[in-house]
Amino acid sequence: MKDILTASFVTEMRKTTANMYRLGWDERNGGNISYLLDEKEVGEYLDLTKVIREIPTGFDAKPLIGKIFIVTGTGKYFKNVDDDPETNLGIVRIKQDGTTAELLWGFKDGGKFTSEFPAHMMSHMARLEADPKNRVVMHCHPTNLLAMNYVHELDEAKLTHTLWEMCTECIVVFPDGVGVLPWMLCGTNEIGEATAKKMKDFRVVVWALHGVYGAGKDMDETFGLIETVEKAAEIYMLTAGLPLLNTIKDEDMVKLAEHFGVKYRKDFLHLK
Ligand code: 2HA
Ligand code: ZN
Repeated sequence: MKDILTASFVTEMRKTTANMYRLGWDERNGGNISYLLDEKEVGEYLDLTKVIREIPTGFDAKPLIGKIFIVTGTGKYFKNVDDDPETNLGIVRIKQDGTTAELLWGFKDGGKFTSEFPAHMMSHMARLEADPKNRVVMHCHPTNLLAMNYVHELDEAKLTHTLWEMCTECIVVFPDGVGVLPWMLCGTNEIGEATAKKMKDFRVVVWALHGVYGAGKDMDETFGLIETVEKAAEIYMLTAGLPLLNTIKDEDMVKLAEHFGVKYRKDFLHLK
């Protein structure tokens, strides 16, 4: 059996959490990541018949039965993952009942998965239906996007349009736009269900006055998605309140979307 600390999925989790911490998106225990793994690959590192303990999830995840995820732990700090992955991360498999997680590795101090596990698993279910290649769900508190929540209307079409205007590549990176949930209590099945519902149409979902969820087929793509949204929000915050002399026109956004062949939310543009 190979040493799990040499597995690329563990390295990716360590690097990504450290990166996000340094960008200021994950203060204290803020943020969480879940990453759907390939069973065969995990089997090179772990005996998949050995369950360390079972953890009830409190919700039904039948479509994910048998699927294995590496996930950040509840109350754990992104800044500490790299130094001690086995305490701050865990590898869990959804049991046959659909409502229990079988711990296969990690959470060494007796811990468990993120409090946002419902939102993560429900989002995986929704995204896998939309795109069978989806693997990663990521939540964090990016500074500028959060700041923007206080000064910009939280309407999906208006927020998406403003973000698209802030960097030329935005409409290409998130052509499906940005979904928005109103402020809701986090860590509940309700916010999980609401997030998953949005995830049917959007790969980026803003939790008003809290943070953002992103989903994608790998770590780079998902990180890059949130990074691009946050960059656009940063440009917005740097320019908000200043006289606006120039902007990217809707016709130019259409040219971009067509040139790069992406299916975009036409209804979020004001086309004649
Ligand atoms: O896990 O970010 O939304 C900490 C959070 C909760
Ligand atoms: Zn959060």
